[in-house]
Amino acid sequence: MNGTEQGSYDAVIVGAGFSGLYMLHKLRGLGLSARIYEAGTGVGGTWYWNRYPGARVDIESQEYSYSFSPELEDEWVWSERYATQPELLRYLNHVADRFDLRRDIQLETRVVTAHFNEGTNRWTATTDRGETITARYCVMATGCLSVPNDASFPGMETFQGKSWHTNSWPRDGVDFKGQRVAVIGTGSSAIQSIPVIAAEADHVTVFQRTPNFSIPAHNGPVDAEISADWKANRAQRRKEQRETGFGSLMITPGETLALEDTPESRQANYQARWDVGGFALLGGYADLIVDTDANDTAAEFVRGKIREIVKDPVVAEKLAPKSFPIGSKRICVDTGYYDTFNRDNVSLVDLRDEALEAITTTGVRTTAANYEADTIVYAIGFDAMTGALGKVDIRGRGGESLKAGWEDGPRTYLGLMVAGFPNLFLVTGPGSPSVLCNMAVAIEQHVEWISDCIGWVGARQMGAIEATAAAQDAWVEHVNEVAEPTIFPLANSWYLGANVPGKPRVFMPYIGGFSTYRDKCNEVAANGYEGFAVSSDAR
Ligand code: N01
Repeated sequence: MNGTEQGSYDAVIVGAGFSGLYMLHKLRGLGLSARIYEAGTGVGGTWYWNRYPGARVDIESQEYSYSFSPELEDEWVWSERYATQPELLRYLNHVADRFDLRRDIQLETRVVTAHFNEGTNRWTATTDRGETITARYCVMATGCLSVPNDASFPGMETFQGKSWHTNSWPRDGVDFKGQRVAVIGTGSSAIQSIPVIAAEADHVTVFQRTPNFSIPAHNGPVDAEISADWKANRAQRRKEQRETGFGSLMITPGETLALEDTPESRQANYQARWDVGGFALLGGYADLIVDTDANDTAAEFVRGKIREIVKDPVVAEKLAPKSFPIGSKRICVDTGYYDTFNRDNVSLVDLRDEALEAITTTGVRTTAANYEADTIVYAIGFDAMTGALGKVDIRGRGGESLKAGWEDGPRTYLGLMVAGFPNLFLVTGPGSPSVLCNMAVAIEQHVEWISDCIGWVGARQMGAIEATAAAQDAWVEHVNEVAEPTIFPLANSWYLGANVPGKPRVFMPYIGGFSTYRDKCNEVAANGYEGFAVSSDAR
């Protein structure tokens, strides 16, 4: 099964982030040859590209890390409760070195096509450097949030200052001293970066189209008690983490119902969770993600906090989200976001009152005014979940295009494979918990399932494995069925592709819960890869 001549491998892996690095390590463990192709000049994926000021993870550091190597866990010490982007990038570089991965990683190379050859049961990939690679397996480790949303504001090209997209930030950073800065967008990237930019710049004007719910991180050094507990009970904590719905011990769902609690007790519950910070609040009651009235009690609690923190009541009201349930868009986790609007050098422009018309040579023009700026920061998000897959011309049986087949929304079996695309694996693909889970946990589970599957196929001298259309149809139906009664379809979120003009409105991740999903994947494998067809021709 080994094919080691130049350009020919057992597996080609696209992307050198959390997913690709571990995938390479696992496939090597099976004795297979594999090579990663990565567009960046370094490893790290999300943490390579997103270098904007204030970038940090929103899951506690010890939980947002690999669990597959106890030695790695022993030797790596996280310094902050929520690790910063530089620390996460150091960690992923350490992983690449520690497991000797770099010799099979080709940087500054973008895979542009991947076509399945039915005659040989192999994939042929081509790169933007003109190389051609063949491999039996193709693993798309391309990330869920890796393709920037298209920033096509009229007049953008005429702006005479500097402009940056948060998710392709310059490696040497940006000096904001003395600058008037316009920030467009108020999602997680903006909410993390605005307080840091405001501390340095002369003036920051924030252009907000939709306000977001944000909860304080209460970041600081890693809590010594938590650290000691993880050291002493790591295997148990990791097991518990995998048994949760979101792959994290931070979100422990309450068992009682919000509307059955008294207002005083509810307030105390929300306050306690606000004091913990981050996603804890969303676990407050069992009904917060299925009952909009229950959800509104949590939303109102956060709106109350915004009104308490922001001194100008008009600004506070503009910052208070009212058009979608809390949690139906990913909650932001911040350090001093709302308080930043109390600074003299920060102002808020509400694009619901005055629409953004154009970028001018000197700033941003709305229907009401011209706002002068020396620097514009676009914090406008991503073409999530399907964007990176759509960037590669992927063709399966009969030359069918993945992108064309997904015109009405992505269709997968378990978010792992696609009918008609044999031996093509997606790490955290649409239809899996992915972005609704601690990504580190979701990625490990997928990589391990994929390598087990490849090992199983190889051990039987099989040529190809692929999802059956029937299993895929049933899974897509189930993914929709579990999302439908929740709050998630009620927001114009990137989970639904609603942030990208023209993208079909389909809820892409699986909301049935990580542990349930993991059990399902294990059961499928234990039943001889139920729902998959295997060709016995090893060629
Ligand atoms: O992107 P977003 P993000 N004119 O899509 C606005 C992860 N992440 O990069 O809501 C004006 O959330 C848009 O407005 P609206 C995390 O999963 C994690 O901030 O569409 N505004 C919105 O305000 C997160 O959810 C961390 O009306 C426009 C903003 O731009 C995900 O990445 C940190 C516009 C985009 O917000 C995405 O976050 C950062 C237009 N034409 C990111 N187009 C952690 O904490 C868009 N907007 C780990």
